[in-house]
Amino acid sequence: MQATARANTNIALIKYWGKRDEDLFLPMNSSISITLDQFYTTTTVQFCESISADLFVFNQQLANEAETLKVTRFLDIVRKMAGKEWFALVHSTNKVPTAAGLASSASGFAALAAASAKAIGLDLEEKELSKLARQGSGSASRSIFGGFVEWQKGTRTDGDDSYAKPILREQDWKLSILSVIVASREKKVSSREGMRRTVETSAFYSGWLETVERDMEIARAAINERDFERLGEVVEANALKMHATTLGAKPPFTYWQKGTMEVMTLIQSLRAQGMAAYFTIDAGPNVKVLCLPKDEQRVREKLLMLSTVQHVYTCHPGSGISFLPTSKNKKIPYDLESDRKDICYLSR
Ligand code: FM0
Repeated sequence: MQATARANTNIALIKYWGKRDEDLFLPMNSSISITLDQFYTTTTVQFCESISADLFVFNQQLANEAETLKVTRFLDIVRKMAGKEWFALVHSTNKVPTAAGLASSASGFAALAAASAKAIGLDLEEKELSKLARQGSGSASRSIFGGFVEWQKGTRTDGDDSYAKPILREQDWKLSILSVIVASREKKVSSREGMRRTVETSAFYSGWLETVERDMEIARAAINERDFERLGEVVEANALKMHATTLGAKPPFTYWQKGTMEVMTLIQSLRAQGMAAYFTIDAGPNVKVLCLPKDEQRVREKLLMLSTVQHVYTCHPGSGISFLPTSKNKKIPYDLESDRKDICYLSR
């Protein structure tokens, strides 16, 4: 009744931007990502008949009500699939530097999906795990797999054909992904809110939808042919298009800050000097730079010369989910057990 799983985070090359069904996390468009090797979440789920509510311990601390509710909502899906009503103790640890600004919802829900399904006795193949993880966070559907991954949007209303599948394994094309952390103020618009506002109000959203399928085809072909420049060009253009939609929203917004613009300008000027490097940006100010391993040190040095750049983490394609032995100290800690009656929000 317990299992531990680990999932790496991923970065989108062709972005998931907009939902056609918010409850089932069904996307308006398909997307492509690379699973990274550096940042991951490890989660242990233990279903217990002796507890009367879910307990969620995140990075060694009891999570707050909102975070616990997200886990409970997700576990409700798993409980329904298994026909069980047990509550669970969930221990999650993020190995994502706090300053990294990398979305941890992808690795978080992929690890939770894998660990909870196994712990409750569901024997799910990866495709099913991907569909399950998707219902926690869309991008989590892609973190089930390693390497280069495609999430096909599907057309069904029940989401049964909306899941990720691998394009190329991590060992089959070693690219470098530099995760560039820039000085920034706090993020104001979450990716969830940003995509919702854009779908509902942006005059440019239809342009996004008209061209994203073509971007998918180009990226898929470039990955299969290991054509780095072709991939880089479509990745950068796709990110710019996604961010253009936010400027047409009501009210308009942008994720870009001063450091974001400086990194973009630097990468474009390096390219003008003959270096193959391309950027992409998710729903925040930080930038990810794609280059070939032979250039990663030089690109890194150039990035670190910008005063707005705080850190550069060097990543490569990483693996999909893995299951680990559950360590003994993941039992319900005594203090949580005894304090449980005082934590009113945990009771249902
Ligand atoms: O990852 O509302 O998965 O394809 O990172 O939880 O389904 O956090 F740039 C934006 C990720 C969106 C692109 O959204 O949203 C991508 C983004 P949820 P996510």
